[in-house]
Amino acid sequence: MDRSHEKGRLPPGQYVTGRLPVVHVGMIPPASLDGWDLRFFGLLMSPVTFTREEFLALPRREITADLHCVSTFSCLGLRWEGVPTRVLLTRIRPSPSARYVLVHADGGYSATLAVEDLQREDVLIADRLDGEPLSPEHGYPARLVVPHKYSMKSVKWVRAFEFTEDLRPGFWESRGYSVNADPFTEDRFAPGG
Ligand SMILES: Nc1nc2c(c(=O)[nH]1)N[C@H]1C(S)=C(S)[C@@H](COP(=O)(O)O)O[C@H]1N2
Ligand SMILES: [Mo]
Repeated sequence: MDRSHEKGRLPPGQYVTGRLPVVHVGMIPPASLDGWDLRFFGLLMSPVTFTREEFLALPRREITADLHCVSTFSCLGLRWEGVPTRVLLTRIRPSPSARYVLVHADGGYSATLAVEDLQREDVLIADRLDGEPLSPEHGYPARLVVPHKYSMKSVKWVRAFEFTEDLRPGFWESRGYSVNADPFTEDRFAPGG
């Protein structure tokens, strides 16, 4: 296995930007906690919907991670705080047939991940960034943070996780971008896409 990337923190083809840009398609959904919930559905033994209060009562952790956009900027050393998806998986218990997760956002954006991506302990549903509550442009009330993937997988304004057996392409995956999206192998585009 090629471990050359462990020598360098910056994935190939990326440049470092000092400030985290704001990147998304469409408009920032209106920031409201009215009726906000977080839903886990599809191929699960225990599907569940968390209210805001229930979400805030879940075990939390803080991580420091780099963000790598497929458009080639990287922002290093972001401090995220939130609920690890790994903790949630023990509660919602994906069925053995569940292989993929389609992550849904307010506003219609979505992204596809493999279930095992959510097992990593540094994957968070974050509601704080660098010691402050998340701002609306960065995903308030909550966003997914998947440090080991291009940041198109770090879905802002996240509202639901849908567990499926077959791959269901999200916003960028249906436009030719990679499901795997590993920055360190520059896996930007789907094969043949
Ligand atoms: N809901 C939503 N989340 C999204 C996107 C989007 O268009 N909509 N864009 C993704 C992309 S491509 C990037 S690079 C990051 C940017 O995060 P930032 O705006 O906090 O820097 O958000 C990701 N999450
Ligand atoms: Mo991006």
